[in-house]
Amino acid sequence: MGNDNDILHASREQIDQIQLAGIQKTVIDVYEHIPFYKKSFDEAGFDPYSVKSLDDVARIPFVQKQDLRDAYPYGMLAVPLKDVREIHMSSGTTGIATMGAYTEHDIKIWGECFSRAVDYAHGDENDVMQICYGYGLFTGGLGAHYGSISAGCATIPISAGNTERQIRILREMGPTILACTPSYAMHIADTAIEMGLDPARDFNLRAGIHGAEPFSDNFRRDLERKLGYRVLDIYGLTEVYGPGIGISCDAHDGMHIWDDFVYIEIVDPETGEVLPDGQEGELVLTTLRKQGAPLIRYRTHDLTRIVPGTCACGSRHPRIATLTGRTDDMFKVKGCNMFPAQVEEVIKATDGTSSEYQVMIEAVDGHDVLTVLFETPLEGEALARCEEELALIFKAKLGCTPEAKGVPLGELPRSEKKTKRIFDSRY
Ligand code: DLL
Repeated sequence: MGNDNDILHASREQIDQIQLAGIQKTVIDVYEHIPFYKKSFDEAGFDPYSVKSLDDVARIPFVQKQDLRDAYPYGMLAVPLKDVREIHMSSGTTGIATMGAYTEHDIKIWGECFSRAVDYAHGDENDVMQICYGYGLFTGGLGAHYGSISAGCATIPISAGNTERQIRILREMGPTILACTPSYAMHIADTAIEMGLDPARDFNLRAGIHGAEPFSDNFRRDLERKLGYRVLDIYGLTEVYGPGIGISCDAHDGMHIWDDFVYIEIVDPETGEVLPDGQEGELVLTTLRKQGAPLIRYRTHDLTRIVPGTCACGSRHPRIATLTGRTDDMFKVKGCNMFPAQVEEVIKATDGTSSEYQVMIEAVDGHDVLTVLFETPLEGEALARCEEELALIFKAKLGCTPEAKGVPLGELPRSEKKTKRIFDSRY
């Protein structure tokens, strides 16, 4: 099959064969090379040499994010370190690093994944792609980079930040594709408008490849209107290559997943039971060709469903619906992953705060607004200084600046059960 064009048009039976072969090889590979899998399979009584059909996949034990953390840094490598060419980590990693390790072959496949996404954006060698996903360990930058190169686009690896410079390049070099988080695309658009520009007219953009965080249909339409281009939603995670294992299409009805590279399942988050197409649950991923750090039945914590039926765009690749949330308490703002424990650390590191807090994330006029409410005995100027300090520490530790707001002691609600402290109204 080899030829990408063949894969894109392969029959269900051919894809089943590719998936089965990928799973059979990968389970043996990880069992023989990664002690974690040997122990996990043995304890579950799962014989990696016994996989005869895709129905057998449901017998394989899951891998949890904590397993990866326990194995940090190199415990999940299936190859010797000398064969690893690149290492990435998830964004906002203070103390909670999740690593991605890639061989030369993995980097090639990763580029191919993202390049298919470029194809869905109708991009090719006639396009110029401005990449303002961060490059520094975050997988966004280099994933888009390899995809852009592999699709034959002229690539501008500007990385994130320095918005006025981004805007200058957008005007002077006329890139046709913008690759960055949706919130940064909106920030670029609004900054350009504040500068007196009309980005839909003054830029030359045709398509935006935006992902790494959730955004609504309204947000997408707003972006499309401001920047005068089409927006596609791209999915991925550090543990499984990075950006580009799937992308939406012109139909905007879910994200197509490259099922010859990853095997997808939706499971009940409580029981782990595999759910039928159309039913919402937790996305579980198995890599079919990854060498560096392959993953078997990885619990992503992302909540979605498989969209039944064939897409209006005609692609045969299965779709997952826009993510509706997560099963764990991780939240993501402006491309930065955060956990409540990290917010607690920030509160603790700020003088004048007590331990109670609340985090509110809202979409206001198309922008993610992050507010941290914390209890404090301070008032007046001392309170203002404390709020400023908390925002600075938050930015330094977690990568983005919140609105910090001190409230009197005892004001925030407590509960006898687990108190809910993160309120995300964007989903
Ligand atoms: O965010 C990889 C990426 C980079 C994807 C650029 C797309 C574009 P992590 O930092 O490891 O990797 O975060 C992965 O981000 O499990 C989801 O919860 C969330 N996420 C990723 N893409 C989307 C999306 C990158 N399109 C975690 N919509 C995932 C909603 C997304 N959430």
